[in-house]
Amino acid sequence: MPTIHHDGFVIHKGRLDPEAQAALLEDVRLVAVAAPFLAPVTPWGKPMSVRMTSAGRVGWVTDRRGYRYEPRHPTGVPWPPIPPAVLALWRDLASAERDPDCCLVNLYGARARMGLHRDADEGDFRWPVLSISLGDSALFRMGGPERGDPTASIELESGDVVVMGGPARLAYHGVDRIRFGSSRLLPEGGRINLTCRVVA
Ligand SMILES: O=C(O)CCC(=O)C(=O)O
Repeated sequence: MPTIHHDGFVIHKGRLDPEAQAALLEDVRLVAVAAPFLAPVTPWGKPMSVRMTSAGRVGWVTDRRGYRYEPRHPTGVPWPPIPPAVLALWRDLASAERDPDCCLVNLYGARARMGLHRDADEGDFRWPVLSISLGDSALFRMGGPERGDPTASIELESGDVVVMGGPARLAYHGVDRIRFGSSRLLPEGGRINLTCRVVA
């Protein structure tokens, strides 16, 4: 499978085979048992269309109090550990030196999307962001360091892994839409994205 390069975005097409995708989906299911998916709202009170949870030392949350990392799920339980298969991918493709602190799990239903944004709530931008796609395909938009920079889009399929390092570490990106029902990995349809970051 090809590796696609675009301004610091490295897209490893088909990095996870169907068996690895199914195993990772089971890992995600266990994460969601320990730390149930949340329906997040932006600091301005707008509900986000994705549902979210996290694994790792800290989890990314958003509510009226702002975007931030928290050591516990809002129910008070610690976030579960990052699944070993995710850490193995991180060490292969992102960094063998430093493990991520957070693995954010995004769940996209039929109409979910994620607006153009930068991952900038971390205290240390020296490490790449690694992002794994499972389930339905997504139209992923890649931009530059400024919101108004030109963008390009690519379809991300189940098993694809994106690494955003160097010039792409603080580049704008987002998900315009998913192709609901394009994969049969999630029995009820939808897409899962795991985004790993070093936080501090
Ligand atoms: O779902 C994706 O592919 C991207 C997710 C993302 O950009 C994020 O969680 O910051």
